[in-house]
Amino acid sequence: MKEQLSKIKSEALAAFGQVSTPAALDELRVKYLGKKGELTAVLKQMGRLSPEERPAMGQLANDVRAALEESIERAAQKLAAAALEARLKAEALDVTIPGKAPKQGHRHPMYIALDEIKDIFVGMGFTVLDGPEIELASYNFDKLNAEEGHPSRDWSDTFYFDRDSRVMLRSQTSPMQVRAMETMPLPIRIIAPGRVYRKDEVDATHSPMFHQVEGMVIDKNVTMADLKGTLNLLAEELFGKGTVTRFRPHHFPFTEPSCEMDVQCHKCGGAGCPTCKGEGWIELLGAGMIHPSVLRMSGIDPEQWSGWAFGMGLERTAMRRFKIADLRLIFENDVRFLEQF
Ligand code: 2NL
Repeated sequence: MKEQLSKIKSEALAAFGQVSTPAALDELRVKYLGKKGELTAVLKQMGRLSPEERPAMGQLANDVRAALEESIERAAQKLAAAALEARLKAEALDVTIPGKAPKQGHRHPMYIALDEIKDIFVGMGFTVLDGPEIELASYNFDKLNAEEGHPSRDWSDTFYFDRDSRVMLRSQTSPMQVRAMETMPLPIRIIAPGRVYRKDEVDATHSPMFHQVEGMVIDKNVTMADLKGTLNLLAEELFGKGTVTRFRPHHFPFTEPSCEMDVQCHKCGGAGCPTCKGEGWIELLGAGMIHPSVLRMSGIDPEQWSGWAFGMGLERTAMRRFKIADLRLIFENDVRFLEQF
């Protein structure tokens, strides 16, 4: 029996030392210490021993059991440590691998163009104003010399909110300028960029929502010469030094006299090419001297003060600046398009 016990001990200890998985270790534990295990089988034979032999053999058997249990415990710890080591190795981060740069967005091409225009005017001492898109028709029309019956007030052109046509989506940013005339101390130098709304069908050059930049100067002794000087400077900043402009007579209800400004095509120098559609000139904006009755309606005495104003479409400016052929691309927000700017 003594030999049996020491054989079990040496075999078991050798086996525990080689085990490589927790499951295999458990199997060995059952094999030696389980109910039907080898050590248990030996212990069951104790009854056959003489009473004199029993205590010493019992002691020996207990020692073997203790040795096996301790060895199992040690093997289990070793396995757990190895498993942890393996996991740490597998999960280790290589901080030297170059990272994936997050994809960064950027300004919409039209707002790139707007920021350029803002910078030019801010550089000349203008203040940038922002205002409501839901406007009173009195600010959008009446105070700008477009009385009841003016064609631009027609229901087929304007988004009204009410039956008596008093509240509307602004069709120009001029209402902001009226608010400025009413509230800001003179002299005034402002630009008012923003969204405007007109009932137009969507096509390559029309959208019911689009953007405008309007601007105005009101001061003592302001003349058409100031208008031309400032807008010529705008053209040079946008299209390069020496850009040639021309001013054609036009009509707007809120200015008198009124004009449109063209820039000579910077691509062909006026000979005619695809950029200017063969015209040699590119229409940039409308402008004029603020009508005396418009000044008066906003509480400004036209005998003491005078001013000029302009309005330009932002989409058209951005389309020309970035050679965009279809207005719809500006509003569809397809990243494949936007990524190009
Ligand atoms: C155009 C023409 C223009 C104005 C806008 C304006 C505003 C006030 C008083 C007088 Cl409060 N004028 N704005 C003046 C002339 C032309 O816009 O073709 N826009 C796209």
